[in-house]
Amino acid sequence: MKLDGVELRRIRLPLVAPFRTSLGTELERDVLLVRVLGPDGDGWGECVAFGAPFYSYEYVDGAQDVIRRHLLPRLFARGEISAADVGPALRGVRGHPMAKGALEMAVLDAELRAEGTSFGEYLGAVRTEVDCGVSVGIHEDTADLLRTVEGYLGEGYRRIKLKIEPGHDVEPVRAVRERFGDILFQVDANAAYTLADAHHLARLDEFDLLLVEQPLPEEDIRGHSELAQIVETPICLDESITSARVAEEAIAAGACRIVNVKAGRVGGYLEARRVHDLCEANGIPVWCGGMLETGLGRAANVALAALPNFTLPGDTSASGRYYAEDICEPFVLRDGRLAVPTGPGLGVSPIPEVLARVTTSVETCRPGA
Ligand code: NPQ
Ligand code: MG
Repeated sequence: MKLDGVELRRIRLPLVAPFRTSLGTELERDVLLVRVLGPDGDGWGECVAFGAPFYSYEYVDGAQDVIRRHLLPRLFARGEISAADVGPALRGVRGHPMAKGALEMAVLDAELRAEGTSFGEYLGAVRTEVDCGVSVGIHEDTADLLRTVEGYLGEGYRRIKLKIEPGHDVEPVRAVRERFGDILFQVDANAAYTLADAHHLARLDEFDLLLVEQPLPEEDIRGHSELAQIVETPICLDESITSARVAEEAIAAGACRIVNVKAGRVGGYLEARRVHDLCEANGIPVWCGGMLETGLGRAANVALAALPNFTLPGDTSASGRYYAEDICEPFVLRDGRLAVPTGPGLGVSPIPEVLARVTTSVETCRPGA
């Protein structure tokens, strides 16, 4: 397709409850949406960067800036492009995977909508619905935490992930395990520990966790390999896995036995599929991470999570886990699962009135402008 223009739209959605991790607390989501305008219709992308650079160095104002100044000029210069050309066209810009991934997602959506193929079909989905887990923020009060977890289990979530940090780890994990018994249960540290904490983290071994996610800093592949010698709970990497190539290195180094796949973190759904394929070839199970996406990103994630090596429940929660009102038809949990959309492209679209109400700014970029 040849791009007629690209709309960069910022929206603001309040969260149903504050979300606290070792990185900080979020009260609302400031999201950059990308709409590519093509001759055969539009396509939507969602940038998963947060408002501030706490999860990775990307943040939403920076992503919008690099898209406007550096990425779109390269795409426009290509003339005719397909989704598979987006990565190669943007290779000259270092980093910024979330910004690049949002553009690729939008071009892919436009292409698939025009030809009547769903994201799931295109990516290679083998399931019509996916098992869902939920990510639970850090709670100061244990009784409060147990009430939150009880509520999610009541809604049907098939796996609980608890955010941990030094000072909020062994005791809340013990409390959840004792109270709820034999549930699928895992933890996520968002890089809050160091190797000096290895023996402390080994105290989690008695709780039969599915995995401990990203205990050490993003760059510390070797540290995770060393930690894996001391801790029996399988280590899963999130922040560290920035590409299929890095996944290959981490697996070879023995740094992880499980991988969290997030398309934005690796530069888009095409690279995410390559991470999936690489892990599958190495006998490493994967699951789909979450970045508090709106219905657009959620739709793409659910399609991705339907690939064969996504054998663990993902952070693909229902819209209502985060938002009282989503911008698309909400994803609703049915028996602990979400249905993979079957319509063309993402299979969901923003509801114009809702989109207008939550929009804080819109800019349109055009070739040659
Ligand atoms: C993760 N997501 O797997 C993330 C990243 C994340 C669903 O757990 C405030 C501070 C909000 C840090 C939301 C889930 C955040 C945050 C998501 C990190 O690591
Ligand atoms: Mg994580």
